[in-house]
Amino acid sequence: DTSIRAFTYELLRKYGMTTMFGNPGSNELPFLKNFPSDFRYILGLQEGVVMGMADGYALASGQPTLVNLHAAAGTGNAMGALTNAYYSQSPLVVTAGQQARNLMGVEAMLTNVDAAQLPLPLVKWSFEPAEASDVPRAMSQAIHEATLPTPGPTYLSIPYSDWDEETDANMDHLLQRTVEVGAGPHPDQLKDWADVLAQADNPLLVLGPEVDAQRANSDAVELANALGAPVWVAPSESRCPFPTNHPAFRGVLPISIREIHEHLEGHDVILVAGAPVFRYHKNLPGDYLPAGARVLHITGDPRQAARAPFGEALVTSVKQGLAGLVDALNLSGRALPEPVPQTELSPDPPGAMHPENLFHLLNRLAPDNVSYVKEATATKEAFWSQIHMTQPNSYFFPAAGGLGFGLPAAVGVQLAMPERRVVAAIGDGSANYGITALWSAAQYQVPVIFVILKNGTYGALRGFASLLGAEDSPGLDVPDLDFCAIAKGYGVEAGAAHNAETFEYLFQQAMAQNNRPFLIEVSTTF
Ligand code: TPP
Repeated sequence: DTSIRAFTYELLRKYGMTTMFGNPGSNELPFLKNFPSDFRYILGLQEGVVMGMADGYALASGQPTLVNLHAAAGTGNAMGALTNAYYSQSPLVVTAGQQARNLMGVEAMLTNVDAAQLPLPLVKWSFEPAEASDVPRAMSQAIHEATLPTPGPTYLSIPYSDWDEETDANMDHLLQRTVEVGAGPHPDQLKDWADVLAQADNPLLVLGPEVDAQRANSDAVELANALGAPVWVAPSESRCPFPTNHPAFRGVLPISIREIHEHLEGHDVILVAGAPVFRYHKNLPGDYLPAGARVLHITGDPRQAARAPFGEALVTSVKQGLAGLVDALNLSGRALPEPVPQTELSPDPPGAMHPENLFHLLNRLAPDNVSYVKEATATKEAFWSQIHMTQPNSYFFPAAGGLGFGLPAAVGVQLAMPERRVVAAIGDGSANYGITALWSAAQYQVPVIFVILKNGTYGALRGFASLLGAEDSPGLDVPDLDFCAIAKGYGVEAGAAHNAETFEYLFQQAMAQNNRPFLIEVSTTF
């Protein structure tokens, strides 16, 4: 087979991209025909779910991941999910089928007009090849653009008439290409910072998602140990960059300028690694920093460095930056701060669990190497105060706060890490944005344990409503949802828990299934 299609599959093989996520239409069928048997196609029933599953897969595997969408309508459905993928620096290669070239001009049905414009500004690179012979090179570029620093989604619109065209000899070079990234920071660049940190009276580390993405968690531990410094997770956390049972671990920084300032008080040198300074959310103005505090900022993302309103930035690989600082520091290790005391738990009322108690129990029941996907927005503190996470890839939360990530991403994470069990802790509001992922979990035998926290309300919005003086807003409650019935409709076994005993029983039942998902609807307090 000397078609562009066969060549493109060969190229995808070269990059290990043999699992793809999609939802097809007529424009995409010519790409999917003769689908090779060593490839796996994961069907999502709606494109937001397709993108969410692919995002989870790409984040957990760290590998470029192919998404195949249906023209403009499919792309549009996926764009909410693309906000998360863009901010989580997820290496997604998003393709969309285009009408046949000869029908694009007359705007036949399913023509994706100005296709390359459509997903902007939520992709790093967007392109429609000018002729069929450029499709393989464009695919190669899309893969490299997605994975090179700073990683992120790319978009390729491909007219379906291109797939049956013939390859030529020049394309073979693509199969031989390599693209590598040069060495990390020069030791001289780190020496000054190492001295500043070593001489600091009260240094502080703030770590972000790039640390986890680059598996630099243990480098961060070494740095914290050497400095004896407390460690916070950077605000609007989307991953867990540091073991939460380490004595230096403090928790997640709050999301406003004023509150972050308060948390930084007393620290003279603050090293922020792998996160923007800072990703705020709530609008409580104030001074960014305590007087005299110095912020050293390591990020792999030049735009984060450029955008920051304060700090001294070094744009480099976060892993190499942290490891280089450990080497340059040459400290034998200082006393670590006292661990944060455990929060007191209070008894559950009849018929529902406090989120803290639920997470406490979950932490006891789940295997040590469990990976959590979380999308229950009002329970952030409850979760981080109770759950222990010690390995990379243990936590994923929508990086742009776009709901509809959690349920599908859990399926993708579980597909990427079959050796670890994924628990998805999802709010009863959030679950509906990506609910059809239950079907994919059942069909592809993906054993995610979905825990739906049913509090009957958009809890996080209630908090914002009081902050913004909008308590009387309509549309803040979600009563009368039966997730067990919904789950059964999509082919997923389910049970409802109103107390700890039933939850424990159901969780053990779920853990006993190795190739089937399970959903637990648990009534929670708000
Ligand atoms: N639509 C999308 C796509 N994303 C959003 N973030 C919102 C709407 C606004 N939003 C933020 S939090 C939230 C909503 C609707 C409530 C989520 O409720 P739930 O999942 O039940 O979690 P809880 O806050 O109750 O813990």
